[in-house]
Amino acid sequence: MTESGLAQTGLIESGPAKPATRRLFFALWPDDATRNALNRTGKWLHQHWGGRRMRADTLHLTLVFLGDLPAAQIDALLQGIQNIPIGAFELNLDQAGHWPHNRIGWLGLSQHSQALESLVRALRDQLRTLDIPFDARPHTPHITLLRKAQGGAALECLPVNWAVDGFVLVASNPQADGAHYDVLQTWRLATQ
Ligand code: 2AM
Repeated sequence: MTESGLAQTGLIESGPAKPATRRLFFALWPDDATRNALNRTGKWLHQHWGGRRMRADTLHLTLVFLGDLPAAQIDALLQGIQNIPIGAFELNLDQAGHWPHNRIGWLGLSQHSQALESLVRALRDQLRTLDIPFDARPHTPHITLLRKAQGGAALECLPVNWAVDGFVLVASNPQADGAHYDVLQTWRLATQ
């Protein structure tokens, strides 16, 4: 019997071995009230700019995108990120925008956030120390609300205030209805 015939009988396993990597990123992960507010903004933006809304359970703000990391390195990552010297802070998400090049409709900040920038820098510094690669392009803070959106005229939006008191490491699992995310670990930021 051929190998494919054997595979059909279940006598041997078919298909390539699953790669032992996970697609990872650090993110701000909203509490329920912030998630609901972001989701409402997504509904509103969708009425204007169309496209596909992100599912409420996936809404987040990416801090650092790592991409595929060998599973064997995840423990070192979980243990290595510590003592991030940034206290809890607030984000005022007050600007809706659309990027024609990737057709993303997003919510972001009209004012630069020093605390957010410091958090991203601290994470990048620790990742370098751990020798874990990441996407080192300039960070553009945004929450993706729509994909494949047509965009349109600039819009005034109701701001969403987000009290940030921690961040998470997320693993992304691509599926037919879009990516599903597993939060692997949460780190708390010091509150006064
Ligand atoms: P996006 O929503 O603007 O696509 C998981 O893919 C998260 O990581 C998303 O928030 C995504 O941003 C972000 N991200 C940042 N850099 C990425 C990259 N090079 N490839 C895929 N996702 C990236």
